[in-house]
Amino acid sequence: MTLFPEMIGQGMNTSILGRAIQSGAIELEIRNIREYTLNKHLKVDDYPYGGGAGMVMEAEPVYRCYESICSDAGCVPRVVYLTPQGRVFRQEMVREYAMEENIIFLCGHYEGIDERVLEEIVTDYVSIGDYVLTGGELPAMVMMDAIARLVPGVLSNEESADTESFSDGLLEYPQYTRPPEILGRKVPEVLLSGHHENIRKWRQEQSIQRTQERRPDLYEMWREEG
Ligand code: 6GU
Repeated sequence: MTLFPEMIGQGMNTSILGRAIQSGAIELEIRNIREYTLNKHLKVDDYPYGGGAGMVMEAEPVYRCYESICSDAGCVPRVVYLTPQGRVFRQEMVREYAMEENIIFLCGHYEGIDERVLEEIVTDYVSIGDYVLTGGELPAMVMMDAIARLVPGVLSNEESADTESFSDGLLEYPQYTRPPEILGRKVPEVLLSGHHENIRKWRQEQSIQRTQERRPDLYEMWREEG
């Protein structure tokens, strides 16, 4: 649910996600909240009660859009409202959302949405990090990307999702391709050895070392989980 459907359409119809939509592995339906207004000027926002800067999105078109989606879907999906006031999005949440059949992403703009419709329909408040964006569209696309890649049929075997960063709580090990030497730097010897057990161990050590250096917060969590 968005006031900027072209933004979502452009962002989601390319690359891996575009292919996944084409193949039917995932479905994306973009609803323009403006199409659910009842006034002839298609107005979707108004001044905030109590005064202050900016405009607030009205409850009515948001609620009518939501009702239309539920009616068409024949179910009552979770509604994720993208807001910096939400729970910060993490890979554990990605895994949980990937099990849902349907999810509605509600994208706000301006100074936000009338609280009453949020109380009525929102099940999950989610932020993508501690910084402020102009609207919920980019965060919704970030979430859809992260979730879709865990849906069966979205990634090919080569793109597969199980040996990368965060799958076991560590960052990914470094990668190399040909040539064996460039910029005065050689590919680590072990990767050329063909010794699969040594390669596996080296990569595991690199993951641990890299996580400790670059993300001490994740490293502590990994250590605590054993
Ligand atoms: Cl979900 N929305 C907005 N507007 N800003 C954000 C955000 C969401 N997450 C981080 N910053």
